[in-house]
Amino acid sequence: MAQLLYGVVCTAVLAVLTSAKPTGSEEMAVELRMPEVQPKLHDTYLCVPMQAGKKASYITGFLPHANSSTAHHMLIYGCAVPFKTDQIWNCGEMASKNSDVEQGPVCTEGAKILYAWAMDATSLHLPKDVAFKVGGNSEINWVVLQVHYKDVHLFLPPYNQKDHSGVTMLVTETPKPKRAGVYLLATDGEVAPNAVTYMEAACSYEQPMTIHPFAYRTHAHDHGEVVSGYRVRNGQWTELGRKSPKLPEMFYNVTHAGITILPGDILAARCTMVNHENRTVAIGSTVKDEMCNFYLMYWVDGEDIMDENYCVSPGPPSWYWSDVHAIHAENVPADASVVPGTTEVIKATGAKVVVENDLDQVKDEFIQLLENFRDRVEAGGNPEPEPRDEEPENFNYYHYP
Ligand code: IYT
Ligand code: CU
Ligand code: CU
Repeated sequence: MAQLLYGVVCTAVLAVLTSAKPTGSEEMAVELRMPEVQPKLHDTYLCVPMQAGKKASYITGFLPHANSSTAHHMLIYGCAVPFKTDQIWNCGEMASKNSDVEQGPVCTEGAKILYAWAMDATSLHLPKDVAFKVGGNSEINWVVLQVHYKDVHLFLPPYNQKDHSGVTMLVTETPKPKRAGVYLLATDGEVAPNAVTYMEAACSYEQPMTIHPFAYRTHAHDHGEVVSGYRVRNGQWTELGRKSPKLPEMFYNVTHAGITILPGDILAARCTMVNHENRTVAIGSTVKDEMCNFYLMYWVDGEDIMDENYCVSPGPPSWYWSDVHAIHAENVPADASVVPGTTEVIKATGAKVVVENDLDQVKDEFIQLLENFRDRVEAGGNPEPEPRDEEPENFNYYHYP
């Protein structure tokens, strides 16, 4: 590890990532922290932006500074365009509206998660020679820190403390030979009342370069029991990662170190949702809604990361893995719906109907669906459930643009 130049720190809201000039190949410690904030409500989400330079820089690691009794999670996002560039804002998925700062999404364009801290997470050092490229021509023009404050009593009288939780990023301007990326598998759809539902997503990978996944992160809301991700090669399923989303939602090492994704492979993810409630729970952006997310952090040799950042399926009740012939759903590992450390298979209840559809029509609908998903999530609102056709549809997996 190159020598760190401590003392070159930027805590101001308007800080520029590379404003601390590196000399030669040295790695800098760049701090992105809350500017002494006093959130007043539990479950406040605050965001602070930092501009990446005109010249590209390379992030090789993240060191968290947060106290788990105050902060529930911290995320570092890369944005093409953040919601605000000159001040903090309220960027809650489960946003409490009555706050003294403006409310909006993290990014208004091009969001990517680069780092996640929760509870007992430690620092993340990317593998040797691997870095996230930001600034320059990277499409990440801003880096945004999000902090979820779960307990704010220290910021209220009589304590009146201020918070500057955040992350130190290890940054260099020396290009790294391997570039990191994050790919998200997610679903739309809904969870039936009083039932166990599998929310499943799958996409084929067709680009020429080899993908080297090294970490994964799961995310769901209250109904998620286990989220699992797989590589399917010639009908053979290999686990990428499997976790209870109730555990700290940080990046964990993939199940098999050194696993690769080659053109022709399929990436697949499943969230096993248990709903004891008497209501249908749809995918959406508030705490009352659900989410089904499997993030895959990977590196590639050279500059070209994956073209796609998302794989979003329509989800239940209209789409399941078994709708994709090439996925060989009969080979799904028996423990795909087993919470690690337990032995019980959480079986899905309910039946599904499969209807054959015209593939082109299905593609158009799929693209539309992805756009709606993005719009809805980026708008940050509590969406109306998507109107559904009378007949569930059979989607084939494929790359969406
Ligand atoms: C509806 C849904 O699943 N939202 C997720 C995934 C998502 C992440 C990003 C959607 C979009 C994004 O730009 I980055 I559009 C979601 O919001 N997940 C939360 C974070 O807010 C990212 C999570 O903790 O994973
Ligand atoms: Cu949180
Ligand atoms: Cu969520």
